[in-house]
Amino acid sequence: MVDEKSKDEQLEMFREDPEREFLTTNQGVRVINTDISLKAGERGPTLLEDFHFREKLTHFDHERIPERVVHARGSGAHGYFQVYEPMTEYTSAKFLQDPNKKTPVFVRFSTVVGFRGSADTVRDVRGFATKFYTEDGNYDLVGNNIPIFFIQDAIKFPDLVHAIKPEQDNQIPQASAAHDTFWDFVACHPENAHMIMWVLSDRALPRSYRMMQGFGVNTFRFVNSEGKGRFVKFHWRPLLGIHSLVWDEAQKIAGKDPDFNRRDLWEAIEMGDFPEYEFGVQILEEEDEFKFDFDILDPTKIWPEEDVPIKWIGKMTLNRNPDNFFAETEQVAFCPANVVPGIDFSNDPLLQGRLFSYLDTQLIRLAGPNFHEIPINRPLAPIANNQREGYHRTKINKGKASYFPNTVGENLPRPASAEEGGYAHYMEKVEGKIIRARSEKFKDFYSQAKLFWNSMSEPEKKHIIEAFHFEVGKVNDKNIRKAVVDMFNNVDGDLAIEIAKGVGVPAPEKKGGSPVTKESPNVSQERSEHTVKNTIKTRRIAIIAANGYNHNDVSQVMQALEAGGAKAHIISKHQGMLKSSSGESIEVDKSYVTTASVLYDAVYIPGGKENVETLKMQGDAIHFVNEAFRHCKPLGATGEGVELLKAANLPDIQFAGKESADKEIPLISDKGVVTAVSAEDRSAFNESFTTAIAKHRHWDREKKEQVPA
Ligand code: HDD
Repeated sequence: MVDEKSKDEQLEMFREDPEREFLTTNQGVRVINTDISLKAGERGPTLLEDFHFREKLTHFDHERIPERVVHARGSGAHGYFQVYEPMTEYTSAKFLQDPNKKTPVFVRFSTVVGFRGSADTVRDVRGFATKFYTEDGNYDLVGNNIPIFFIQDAIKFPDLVHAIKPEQDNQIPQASAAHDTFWDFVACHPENAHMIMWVLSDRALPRSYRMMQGFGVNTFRFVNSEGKGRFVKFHWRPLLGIHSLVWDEAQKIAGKDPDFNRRDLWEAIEMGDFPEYEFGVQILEEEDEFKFDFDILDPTKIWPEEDVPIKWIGKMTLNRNPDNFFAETEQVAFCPANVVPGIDFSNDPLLQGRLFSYLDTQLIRLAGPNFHEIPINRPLAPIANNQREGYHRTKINKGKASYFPNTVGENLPRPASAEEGGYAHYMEKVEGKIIRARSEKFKDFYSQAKLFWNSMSEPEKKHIIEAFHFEVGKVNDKNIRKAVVDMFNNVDGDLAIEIAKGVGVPAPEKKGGSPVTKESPNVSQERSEHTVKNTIKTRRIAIIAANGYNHNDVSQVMQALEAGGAKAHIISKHQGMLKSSSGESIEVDKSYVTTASVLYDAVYIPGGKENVETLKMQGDAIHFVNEAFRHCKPLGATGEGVELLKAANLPDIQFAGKESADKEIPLISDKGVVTAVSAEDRSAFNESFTTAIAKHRHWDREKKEQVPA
């Protein structure tokens, strides 16, 4: 019986508590000294017979394995999955039948392009790979946070990756698409157009792995126990909503805290804020395969949710951090070909190639064919077959025979029938000539790129244009820049004109564009019904303070934030204790040099005359406010705290307080800047500030470019 604890219990057999009394060699011999090598005389050469010295260094010399060729940088977490209702009608997969069953999972989130030590907040696709340890064996859903892909056929994958990785001669740039070879590749492959729109959108800058969607991307199949198959696409949506960073912020975080997303995931789980994602499927009857103006096997196309709604069928909760990064997160091996009965493939040509590539890469990355014995990769279902040798084999199979059929080993292990749980491949009827071609509909490169563009909110459109300016603006070759502009003229003429403005090449001579006028609001983060904007759960709020702060203000606001599930940090010039105007004290969590506004979701300034007089003299405090303002984050201030916001010269913002001798502005929330002065208004402040934080960003402020950041 597989349950929530099964994988943990299996891993327990391999865990070792390092607090042993004596240091030993790998042979278990106690070591007498590990600091000084064995020498011929105090000043003589080291002796070869110092086996401890040799073992220690040799192990160290071999401590690296090849990083993943893509998705090298990742973070993992354990958890479980639970289905809402039996999915018997659609699939025989056992983990999708019983709502009381908790199937253990291991998830690895990743960036794609950067090397293992690169920064988390680069503009990139994020990997979202889930291993379900089901009673039928391991099922891997190896997805991304973007529902489509760059290319239509796996044979192009090496070209794509070679183009986007750092350039061949100098290995520049790291973890970035903003360079000539990538945009050359884009301009040579119009099939990229749709994916590029997504990659240049806010989707590529997730605020947190806990706040991004996941997609299986390729078309798969559900097959029920009667052998009826249906096409499916898989989705994850985070219960915290979908939220992103802004580009300037993302770049700064890459320096201030390159581990931003990794730390966020780790800390959330440590604090019991378990990330949760609903699992959804789009299900398509086989007879509807040709109903759409796109080919359902084309991985550069979504199935718009308006046409094929998502059925939300279960929930995943991540509730445990790994014990050891290398053993678990690094050595975990995902493969889209790891399926269980009830889930099958489609002829999507990208998926077909993926089915080969992952196992192949594990063979070199994990050095041989026995990587399924590495604890994190072990299924909970028993393994029995005749594959018994090869590097790093740990299992000791008893008996003489390692072949089938046999008479010396009772003819076991034997193949199972479908009724006994044997995996029966879906009996799809296939016919055709052997040919290097794709169906005609694959050649429509621009309609869904336009659909995506049409669906964006105004701020999202602005961000995409700015992303083009950054990415294409970094391309040295003007011809490539021009080719990109011309390519996107096929998507939307106005977009092409806007791109051209920022990258130093002329706009297309003739304004072009796809005729598509349809929208699909759920592809927009802003407009999507999957975006939650009514909770402040797990958000981080910076409270900037100095000596003389108003203790009542701080404790009231902290209480309200914590009640909503947010976390507040006290930030000041120095670490240590601050004294309030009424004599209480509070500990500073971070100093200006150990943190920055970019690491928070919102900023609050409490009252206190001395407090604000001090803060007004601190460039760091003013910068904190300005930067948060420019990044459209909620700002809150009460009492004299409002004076700091005024000192930061935030343009066109109305603040609470005395506007003139006879006009008093009470509590006000103007573009996410929430202020209150009188004690009466302060009590309503918390709710107003919380609402502003839940909204995440206040884009109407973006036009205030005069504010420095
Ligand atoms: Fe891939 C890793 C997702 C296309 C070949 N891929 C990898 C990982 C994710 C994806 C999340 C990291 C898994 C982990 O955390 O260990 N890949 C995708 C998605 C794709 C996709 C959603 C498009 C639908 N990938 C794709 C193609 C190929 C590969 C077309 C090759 C033909 N991917 C690989 C790989 C990797 C990999 C080279 C590198 C390390 C690994 O597999 O284990 O085999």
